[in-house]
Formats: sequence, structure tokens, C-alpha cells
Amino acid sequence: MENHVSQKLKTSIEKIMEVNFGNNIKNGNKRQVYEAVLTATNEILAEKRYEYSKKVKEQEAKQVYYMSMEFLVGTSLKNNLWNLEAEDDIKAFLAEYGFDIEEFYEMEPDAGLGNGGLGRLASCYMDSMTTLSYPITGFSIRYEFGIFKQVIIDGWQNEFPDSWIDQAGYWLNPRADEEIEVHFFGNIKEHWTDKGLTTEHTDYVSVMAKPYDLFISGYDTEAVNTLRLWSAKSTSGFNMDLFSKGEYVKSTENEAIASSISKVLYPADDKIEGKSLRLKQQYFFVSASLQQITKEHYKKYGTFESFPDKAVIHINDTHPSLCVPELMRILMDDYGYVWDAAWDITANSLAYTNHTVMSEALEKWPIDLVKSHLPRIYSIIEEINRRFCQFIYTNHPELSASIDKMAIISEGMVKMANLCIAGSYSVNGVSKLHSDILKTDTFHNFNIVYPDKFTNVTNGITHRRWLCQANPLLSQLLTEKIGGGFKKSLSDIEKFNEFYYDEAVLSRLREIKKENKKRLADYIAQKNGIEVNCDSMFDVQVKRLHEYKRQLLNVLQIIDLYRKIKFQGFRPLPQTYIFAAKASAGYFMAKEIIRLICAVSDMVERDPDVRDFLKVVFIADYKVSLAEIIIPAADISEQISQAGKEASGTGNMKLMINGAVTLGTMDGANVEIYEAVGPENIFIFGLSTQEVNDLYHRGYRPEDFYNANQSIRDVLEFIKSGGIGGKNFDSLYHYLMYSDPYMNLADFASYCDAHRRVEEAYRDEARFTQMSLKNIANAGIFASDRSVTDYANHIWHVKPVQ
Ligand code: GPQ
Repeated sequence: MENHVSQKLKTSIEKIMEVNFGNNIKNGNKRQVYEAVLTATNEILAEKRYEYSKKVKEQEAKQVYYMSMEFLVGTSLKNNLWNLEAEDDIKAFLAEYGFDIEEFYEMEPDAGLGNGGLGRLASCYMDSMTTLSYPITGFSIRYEFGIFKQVIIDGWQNEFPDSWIDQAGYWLNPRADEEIEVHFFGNIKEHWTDKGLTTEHTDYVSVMAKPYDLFISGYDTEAVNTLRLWSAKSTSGFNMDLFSKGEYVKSTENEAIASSISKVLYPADDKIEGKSLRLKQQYFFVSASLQQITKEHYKKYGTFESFPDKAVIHINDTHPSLCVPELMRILMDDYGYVWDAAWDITANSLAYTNHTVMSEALEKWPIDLVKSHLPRIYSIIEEINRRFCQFIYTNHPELSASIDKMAIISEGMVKMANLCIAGSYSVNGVSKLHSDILKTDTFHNFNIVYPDKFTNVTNGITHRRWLCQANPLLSQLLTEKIGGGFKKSLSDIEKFNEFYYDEAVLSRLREIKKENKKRLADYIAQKNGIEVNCDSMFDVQVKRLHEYKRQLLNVLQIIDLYRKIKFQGFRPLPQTYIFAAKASAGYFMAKEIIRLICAVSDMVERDPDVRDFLKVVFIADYKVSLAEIIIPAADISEQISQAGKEASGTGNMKLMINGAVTLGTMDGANVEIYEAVGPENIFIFGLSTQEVNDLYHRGYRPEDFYNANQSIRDVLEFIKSGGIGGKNFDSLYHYLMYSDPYMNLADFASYCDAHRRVEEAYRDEARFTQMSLKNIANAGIFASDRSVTDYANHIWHVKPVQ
């Protein structure tokens, strides 16, 4: 039976074809019908949104405002049709006119408004909150260019701009009626009024923030939420005087400076970018969002006493940390609150998630930069800092010696994590291990001062995208065996454990994996020109390229394997190593590692002695839509970061739920995967966090491992001697021999040994499929539905609006 939404969609598609193109579907071209389908789907969401937001208002429900510099949305058409349960109907409808919906899916570019895990997590949370009918609004920037397109030329990563709006702008609903002005630079003046000492921000430069709303659909729900993306433009258009004088370029300069704020996403992941433009981006979206939120609240309630009961503002990592002083500024300067009252409201409305312990990613800004760009904000931060330090001296004299580390302003810098901790009522990490490290190590002193603030919410993923849509065959099998309830409530997937001994199910699982491998093999053949063997074991490492994630360790093992096949007659199980990763544009070492992977791929491919056993493929331009093809095809999930460094990981969860078995260190959420599947269904290797720390403190010397291990020596000397296709990798050789900050060499032996265990397990087809089944069936706790429920109940204190 066709649902009512499908019926509406069809009528609307027909109508749009007429009105927009003076055409009909039968005679329409692909581009026209594509546009009609997206526009019609957006309209349905807009209507649902209207109804839902009415209810939220009527019930005066508490709302979540999720502030994030990144939302890695990916594509939306398939997700929206699937969520509306209209996918099959629309597919059939289009097919009647000779259109293949898959081609439309391929036409839609990813909205790549994020770098990696942090941004994708934000999008998964929007999906889950909506599916569970919680009111949430996401706030970010409408980057004209998302994460760059990666093109590999001769092994070297090149970046090209990603302009996505032309083809995906149908989802962006402009709201010119809600533009907001944001102020930069200028001076501050203090003067006495009848309200006491007041501060005025003068001579500022204004930038207009124009909102675009992207509607977020949920599955089996009345709710539709919005992701509000701000676009920057100048307040005054262009300079008519200069234009009249023929100074055309100069006349548009102001507009160019303003719009540069929302021009492009910074492509650095897990690393700070201390640039003026980045600070402007942060303040721009924070200020526009908070001005809007407070304005709406005040209009409704006429006071901010109730603000913490009606709103919670979530700070996704420190990138939106200026929420703390900006909310203070608005309450004091715009609404006349005195400091203490404003602080009470602010510190009870903000919650902060930390996503990394890597020191180079803990944001800090030079005082001068903040002071010149945001003088009023800086003066507020100074006062927050003064009071905070005073508080520590008075209440925790034992921490006086640590004040430099804890202060919000010290060593010439403004420390954003410290600001977030002082200004939020909740601070959480993103896996059990990570949250423990925050308490015992990174923010140890803060945990003494505010023991109740620190908590954990383990990350999760939306299985609707990552399982149901990306792996329809597996989703179908699950539906047959355990019913469709898991789509709404992933804890149901646990019932799949019952089929552990069911030969028919195990064999279906193998067939499904094979089909998914074929789909990926086709993609690889087309893009890389490499034929991969779908009977070989697919070993997958897909994620951002970062030293701490140790793609290099993976390559070292592959080179060792290559040498053993080539020179020692070793005959391993046929295996295909699949890599995909973007490196941040200025990150030399990361780009060298990509070059090494590509060189090893070439070397293996050219070698008739080896290529039947071993393939290495680097797939360019990793992004959400590509992940949806790679992940369901994986047999092995490589999660091999140095213990203590990966806050959580979420790719590990996506791979697990698609039946890949993890080969990993005891890091991030791998620890919880281990607990969920049991030691016999995962391959663990390497130093623990404690062992890493001990070795570090004893003094790590990579040469010791080099000297003690013949394979390491062989591999490193092979690299140095130009063994990899005659190419020069001296930089990597020296890096490993004399620095190796993430201890690749220390874990090498244990990693190689784990690989042999993997092979052995994979040879036993029945046993390996059982391992795979255990991973699928025990992935329930990694649903982002579970994560957001944790946030809703324990941090945000919000309820669904039905
Ligand atoms: N993460 Cl700080 C990012 O993707 N970008 C960042 O800038 C920071 C963290 C990741 C982190 O590395 C992963 O371990 C997490 O799983 C992910 O955030 C989501 O929490």
C-alpha cells in the first residue's frame, strides 16, 4: 500500500515540472526531474517542520541548540525518502518514466561541511534526535565550499575546491527575514549610567548573517528539525561612489571581506588553525545563533530567569567556545543583567563536549588577536578569568601552583577548553576511556574543583544511514530474521545472536558480504583501474590521515608481508588492503604517508610474484557517500591508533555493524566494542594507554625496537634503499628511526602477529562468519539513538515532543 507521503510527493513532482520548467516528467530531462524530486521532498519536510514546530511552541518544550563548526551531512535525498518511507514508491514512479533513482542519488553532491568524525557525529545526532522526536536546532556556517576534493597525482594529494551548492542547494531554505548583524573590531568605552558601569562597543565593523535552514528528517516520526547555516555578507552591498569612479574591484572589497567568512571550511582535523579568519568564523556563527536564540526566548518569556529551563546550548568541542562570553555579553549589554545574574544563567545553560586530548588540537588564541577582533568579548573573558582564578585561590589553595595551567588567560593565550569548563555545567568525553583520561589526566585539576561536571557519553552512529541505507541486503536479512523493529530501536538487533549456529543465515551473510565486495570492486576498477579479487579478504582502514591513527603502521605491515611473499616464499591468504583518507592540506607527513601507500600499491600491482596474494588500493576523495560503499564491503576493520589518542572513533562502529571484525588497539570506543563482542570476536594488539605512558616516561627510543627486530630492520632498510618503486622516502625513514612519536615500531611485532591471527581466523570460513555475526548483533549500544538519549536524560534534560 502506497503511503500518503508518496502520493503527495508524486503530485508535487508533477506540479514542479509544470511550474518550473513548463514541462512534464515524460518529456523532462534528468536535471529537471532531479530538481523536481529534491524540491518536492524539501517541500514535504517544510510542511512537516511547520506542524512540528507549532507543537514545540505550544508545549513550551525545552530545546537543544547544537553549536558546531561542522556538520558532515553527506547526501540527503536517499536519507529523506527512506525516512519518509517513500523510497520504493518514488523509485517505481520514476522508473515508469524511464528514470533510475540511483542516478539521481549519484547526481547529488555530498554536503561536506565537516572534516571527519566530529562533523559526522553532529549529523548523526541530528538524525537521532529527530527520529526520537526531540526538539533540536543545529547551528553552523553555510560554507560555500565544503571539505576539498582530493585528487591524487603521482601519489601526491592535491586539493580542489568543492562547490556543492549548485547541485544540492535545493535543501537550503533562505530566511532573509531573520538576518542578524554581527560586530567585529572597534573599541570599548565604559561609562556610568543609572544601571551602574556599562560598556559600549563602538566603531565596530558589521557583517550580516543570513540564515539558510536545512530540514532534518527522522524515521517514523512527526518531527522535523532544522540545521540553521549562516552565510556572511556585507551590510552595505558595494561602494557606489567607488564604482562610479570606475574603481570596480575596490568598490566590492567590503563585500568580499565579509563574505570570506562563510567561504570555505578549514580543512584541518584534530589540529588548531590559529588564523584570524578562523576566529571570525567562530564568532560569526556563535554570535548570530545566540542573538537569535535569546531574542526568541525574550519575546516569549520576557525574562531570562527561565532560560536554563527552556534552552540548552551545546558546545561541540571548543570551536564554539565563544558562546560563553557571547551569552554574557548579550545578557549584560543587550538585556541589562548584572554580572552575577548573567553568569548564573550562562553557566547553567551551556554544556561542552571534548573530542580530543591531543595537545595540538586544544584550542588557544593569542591575546592580541582576540582583543583586536573582539574587544568586548575579550574584556568579558578577562573578567571571567579574574573571577575564576580568584575562586581557585580562595577555595582550592592547594591548586595555586597549577593556576597557570588552569587559567583561561595565561602564557599570552586565551585557552578555550578552560573557558568551556569554567562556563558550562557539564563536560563530557566521547568514550569511557577518553572520559576517564579527561578526569585523570587532561583536566585532572578541573575535576578536583568540579567533580560533578565531568561525565561520559559514548559516541554513536545512525544505523539508518550506515546499515539500512548503505547495506540494504543486510538490512533485509535482519528484517526477515528479527523483524523491522531494529530500524527504530537498535537494541533489537541483539536478537540476531540467536542465529549464531544457523548455517543458512551464516551462508546468507557470506553472500551479502560478497555482493557488497563486488559493488566496491566495481568502483575500484572504475576509479583506480585495479582489479581486486572478491574472494580475497578485504581489510579496510578509512578515516582522516593522521600520524596518531597510524596508517603508517598498516603500511609497514604490508611491506613486511610483501617481502615475505617475494623473498621468503610465504603464501598468505589472498588479501586486499583498502585505504581512503584525506590529509589536511598543509600536513606534510600525512601526505608523505599517502604517497607511500600509493607507491606500495603500484609496487605490488606490478609484481607478478606477489599480486595474486596481495593488493593495496588507495581510494581517492573519501567522503560520506564513498564510505557508504566501502564500509559494507569490509571483512576487517583497522582501528590501530596509539592507545590513549583516539577519543572514540565512530568508523569502528560503522564497520562493526556491517559485520567487519575489528583489528585494533585498546583505544577509544574499541574498548567498548571489545566488551560488547567478547575477546574471541575481536583482534586486539599493542600497548595499552598505561604502557604507552610508562614507555614515554622511561624514554621511548625507536632504535631499540629496530635493533631488536629483524623484520623492522628489513622493512625500514627496504624503504630507505628505494625498494618501494625506486622512490625516495627518507623523510619517513628518519621519522620512524629517530622520532616515531606514536610508537609505530613499539607496536609493530604485536601488530604483525595480530594479522597472522586474523588470517588464521579468516581461513575458517564458518568461524569467521560467526565472528562477523557477533559484531552485527552486538552493535546495539553504538546507535546514536542511544547516545542522544543519554544526552537528553543526563545532560540536556529534554523530553520528546510528540
Ligand atoms: N575529532 Cl577535536 C574530529 O573529527 N575532529 C576534531 O577536530 C576533533 C576530534 C574526532 C575524534 O578524533 C574522534 O576520536 C571522535 O570519534 C570524533 O571526533 C567524534 O567524537
